[in-house]
Amino acid sequence: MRYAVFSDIHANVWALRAVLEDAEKQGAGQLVNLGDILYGPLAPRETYDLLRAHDVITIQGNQDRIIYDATDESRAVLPTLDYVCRDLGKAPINWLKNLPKTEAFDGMFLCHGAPGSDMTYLLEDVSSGHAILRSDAQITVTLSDVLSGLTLCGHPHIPRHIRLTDGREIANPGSAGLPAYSDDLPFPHVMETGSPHARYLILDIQDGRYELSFRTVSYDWDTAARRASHMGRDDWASALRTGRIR
Ligand SMILES: [Mn+2]
Repeated sequence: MRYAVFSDIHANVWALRAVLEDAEKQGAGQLVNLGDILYGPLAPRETYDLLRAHDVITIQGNQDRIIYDATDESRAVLPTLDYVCRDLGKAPINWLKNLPKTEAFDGMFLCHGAPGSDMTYLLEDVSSGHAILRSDAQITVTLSDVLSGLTLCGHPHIPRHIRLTDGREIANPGSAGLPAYSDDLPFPHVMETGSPHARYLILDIQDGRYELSFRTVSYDWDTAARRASHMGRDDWASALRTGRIR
């Protein structure tokens, strides 16, 4: 089976469309989505409609949770959250709420952040303000309850493929829809891929071995950035055009 694995679409329907087209060209037979799907000042409802038109194994992420947990109070202080909720309507929000937080199949384990937390960076230490790869021992402890040979995670938007000394592997496809961002938690930090391309990965499993090909896909990022600016989010527009935080 050839899988196409993507994550962190963040309502970027233009990037998702390009990823789906590329995955089809690559002959992917099953799509896998690792969460943070519909939150962003872009096109939440169109992203939902496009995704639902495909057969996708999907888990939810932390920024999906803030959509279905939104209150009048949180929507009042976060205009982007308010826009996302209005654009989506009830059924898509209910769909998000019912998505699993983890999944396991074909010898693989899926989580958005880390096994017990959609907010934890499994592979990255950000206490310095930038993403530093965690130690083999630290990752091994975090994955102590996971028996799968391959763990697939999203969340930091940084593509990676790690092999632990015990032979287990971890892969993050990077972000389909948002190549850079900054966040204040758990420490103020920036994540930057340095290019505007959509990222995902092609995964083949053969004789118990994992063969990964990371894909870097061009798409119409100017249109996505214009939408972000139109929504009052020049920070997103800049990140979408450059893959950097200025
Ligand atoms: Mn994300």
